[in-house]
Amino acid sequence: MKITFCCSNTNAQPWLEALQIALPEAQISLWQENTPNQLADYGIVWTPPQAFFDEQTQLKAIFNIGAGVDALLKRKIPAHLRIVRLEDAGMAVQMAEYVMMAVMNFYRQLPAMRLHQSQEKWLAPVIADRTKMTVGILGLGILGERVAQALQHFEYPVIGWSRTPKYIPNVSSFVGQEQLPAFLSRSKILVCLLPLTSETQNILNKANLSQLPKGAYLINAARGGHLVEQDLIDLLDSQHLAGATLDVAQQEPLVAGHAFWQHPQIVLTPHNAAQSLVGPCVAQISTQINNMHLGLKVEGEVSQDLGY
Ligand code: NDP
Ligand code: OXD
Repeated sequence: MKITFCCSNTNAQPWLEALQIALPEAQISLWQENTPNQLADYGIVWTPPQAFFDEQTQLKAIFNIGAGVDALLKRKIPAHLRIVRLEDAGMAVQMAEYVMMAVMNFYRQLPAMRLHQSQEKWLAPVIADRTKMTVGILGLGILGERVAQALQHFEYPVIGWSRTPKYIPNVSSFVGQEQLPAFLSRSKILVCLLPLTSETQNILNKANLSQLPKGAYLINAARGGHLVEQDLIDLLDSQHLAGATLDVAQQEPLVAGHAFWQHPQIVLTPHNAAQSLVGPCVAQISTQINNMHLGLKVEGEVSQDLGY
């Protein structure tokens, strides 16, 4: 089988080496723009240019080396082409860790304690009642469910919102637009782990975020396109929201002078909440390629209609 690797902003060498070890029979090559490339059966991709699809007309499937496919689906992709994304592949535990870091930073008031430290004050902030610190997770998929488990370990009440109902022990499931207001009104901490689709774009807007209880905290570790950035600034300035941890932005890297850089109530990280690690990702992709090649069931297939 022939495999072509076309991943932007990625150091290709370790991936190519690991793939060749995992798939010793395969002819694996690095796709290059403005050069004739071998026509491959399978593509391994991350935000490939349109020229990749225009040239690679023999592809049976593409394997995305990330969980989110929003950038990929902006390309013109033949309807018949199968698209497979990563499911967990080592990202879920990282995401759970990231969300816990943000939740604990807010709940245990680390910024206030750092301030007291700088003032040489031995002063304990008042910690709110944990049972009132409900964490609402937008998107109860592979990552959202793992985050819910981590939160439950520390006995935070957890609720979740998704397109279809979920049955996770002790996690109340809210479904669809109709139940969004009830979900938001209970979420003292809101975590966004949705895919970016036409239905979820700008979902973190003033109308929705205003429905959170006063003093709520936002964690967006999904995509910058979920958040209307000025609406967040306005809600922080009016003190409806207490703060936010953001791993993603509308434009990445965040532009110079953007209000998020210096905002005292925003913790900003450079889209590294959960990284695609070569070992677990190659293990998963090589298994799926072999399964597809043998006509077996493949996990992680994306619906071009749903957009995730
Ligand atoms: P999944 O596809 O497993 O889960 C997505 C969840 O969102 C599902 O529960 C789904 O509902 C729900 N959902 C989708 N559309 C809607 C909608 N219109 N209304 C309500 N719920 C909806 O994805 P993952 O958990 O694997 O990943 C989630 C996202 O996290 C990725 O798409 C990516 O954007 C982001 N991500 C960010 C990373 C980072 O480092 N910052 C790293 C990896 C991923 P249902 O289950 O009913 O279909
Ligand atoms: C992903 C990401 O979608 O890294 O995997 O954001």
